[in-house]
Amino acid sequence: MSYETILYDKGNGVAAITLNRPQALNAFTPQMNSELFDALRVAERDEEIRCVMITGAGRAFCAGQDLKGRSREQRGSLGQSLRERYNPIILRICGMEKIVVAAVNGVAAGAGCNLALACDLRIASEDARFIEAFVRVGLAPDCGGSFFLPRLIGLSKAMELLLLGEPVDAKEAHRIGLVTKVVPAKSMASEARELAERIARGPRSTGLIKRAVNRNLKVELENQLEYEAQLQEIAGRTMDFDEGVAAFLEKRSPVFQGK
Ligand code: T3D
Repeated sequence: MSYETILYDKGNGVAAITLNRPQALNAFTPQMNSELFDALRVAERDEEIRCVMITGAGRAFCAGQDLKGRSREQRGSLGQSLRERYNPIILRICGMEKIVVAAVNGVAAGAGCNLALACDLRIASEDARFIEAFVRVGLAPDCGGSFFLPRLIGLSKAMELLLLGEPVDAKEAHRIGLVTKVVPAKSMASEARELAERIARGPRSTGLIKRAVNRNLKVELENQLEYEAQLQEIAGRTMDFDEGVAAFLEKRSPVFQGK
């Protein structure tokens, strides 16, 4: 497999996918969306693979959409971007019978945070942070964040995270049930692999368990992803989003107008 923005390797029944744009905290470009989608497809079809692990290179898991590389015009329709680039990834993760583990090695923000939430299990390094960063740049949650977060941690806490956009550190993430386990940064890679290999050694029924749990969620998830795309289309056309992106690029706090 030859990719430019991700790494793919397999062994002991595990396909390890590493988001590999560390200079941009593994933020998503269209190429990275497309390569991640392809790697998931390859892993799903590979009979030797029983478990898929997604992690990030360097100090981050994933900082969401790359906010740097595109002008206002190039941003285009955010609804379309979600439908074409992001939602297929989320649906593939949830729809495949193989278990997908997020090894959250560092900061996970925006679409990066919600990518982790879409996985079946999350293991976090002690210096991981989860940030529903959308509100900070004038956006609404996408990639299923409005679907998974309330189900994982309850409505009240989900609202808090989404509306305030404050970082949740690994210890707090464990306390509120967002992650299975927190491990020291230095042993993150080995602990995550151990968990993935344990699942890969498990019975066929692990996939059936995933199917059972997700059965009633499929249609609801598809509908919610589409609804998020519609809302993001609106948010992406606001002056607040322009200001949010400008403020991020200029490394200052945004001044929103509510417009
Ligand atoms: O098409 C669509 O747009 C639809 C999809 C939208 C989904 C989304 O994901 S929207 C949300 C996008 N993500 C964010 O808003 C997060 C932006 N990043 C941050 O808030 C912070 O960088 C972090 C909290 C993630 C990390 O903070 P910190 O202090 O640890 O690191 P830093 O200094 O902010 O970042 C380090 C570098 O990574 C820096 O570059 P520099 O100054 O060293 O050249 C920074 O600009 C870059 N970086 C971080 N996040 C992104 C990024 N570059 C591009 N895009 C990013 N998202």
